[in-house]
Amino acid sequence: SKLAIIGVAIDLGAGTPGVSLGPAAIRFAGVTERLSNIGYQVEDMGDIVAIKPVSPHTDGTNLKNLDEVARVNNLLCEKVSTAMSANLFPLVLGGDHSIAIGTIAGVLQHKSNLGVIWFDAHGDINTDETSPSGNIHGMPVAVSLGLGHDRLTSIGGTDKKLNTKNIVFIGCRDLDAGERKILKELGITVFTMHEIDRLGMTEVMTRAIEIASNGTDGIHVSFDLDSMDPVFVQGTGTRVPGGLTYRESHLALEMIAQTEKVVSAEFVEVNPIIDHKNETAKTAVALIGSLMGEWLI
Ligand code: DIR
Ligand code: MN
Ligand code: MN
Ligand code: MN
Repeated sequence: SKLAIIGVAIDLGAGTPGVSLGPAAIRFAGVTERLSNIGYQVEDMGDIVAIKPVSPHTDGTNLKNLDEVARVNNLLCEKVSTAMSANLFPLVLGGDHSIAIGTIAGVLQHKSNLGVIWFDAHGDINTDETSPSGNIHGMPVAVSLGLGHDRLTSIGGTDKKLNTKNIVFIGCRDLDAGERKILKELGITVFTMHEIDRLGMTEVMTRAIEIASNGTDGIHVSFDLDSMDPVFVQGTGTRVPGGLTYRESHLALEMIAQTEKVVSAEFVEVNPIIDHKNETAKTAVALIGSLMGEWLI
């Protein structure tokens, strides 16, 4: 089968610079070879490159770099949609997590009832009103639900959004007060580290897959490397202790692969600048192998 690699060299949605080099780091760690070896025909569609503005243009809001984040995500939406029109599986490499806005908007052009499994230490469901940081990488889930600034929610069309009942979070352990409130109000399922400890990853993923599958026409996997424990991922900007182990992460992605319902994926927040010997990008490549069915072969 055919797969498109789409890099997004952007760090303007994050507080720490450096994840703009994530796509280069993941390519250097051998992502194309890894996927070719398991039978994919890989087309590298290159990178969308963000240009750092002289001053973080906020358009009168608290949204840092709003102009450029919006521009990049509009382009990404189109590129993902183009790949899917050509029957290519879009594998998006970040970049900061703000790029999920464009990825999901692009996938929604083709799959209107999309399920999402979101791996993250964080909730990424702030809006311009609740965000304590103004960093847009903390907002993509809200935007994909139609919540937040219209410069962001309009990307891909305000009518093409996710359904709260088909979104599930895995690995959360750092939720802002405003995020807890939104998650509760919307009734979104969150498997925090507590549930993973208590139930085990197998049971958590069985439930998560059911939520993302029920009534949907495909599953999008959004994997923030900071969902993993910092001992495995030094090269990511917002590390939080007590995360997923190396094997828990792989087990989760292997179980998702087994469903054969995955239609798109993104791996984000790889920061080679603060890493040791590109280990976080290497981990990302191994995780991509698991999600794309490497262990099944
Ligand atoms: C925090 C951090 N909740 C924010 N979010 C991060 O800025 O909204 N997400 N780091 O990955
Ligand atoms: Mn995130
Ligand atoms: Mn995160
Ligand atoms: Mn693997």
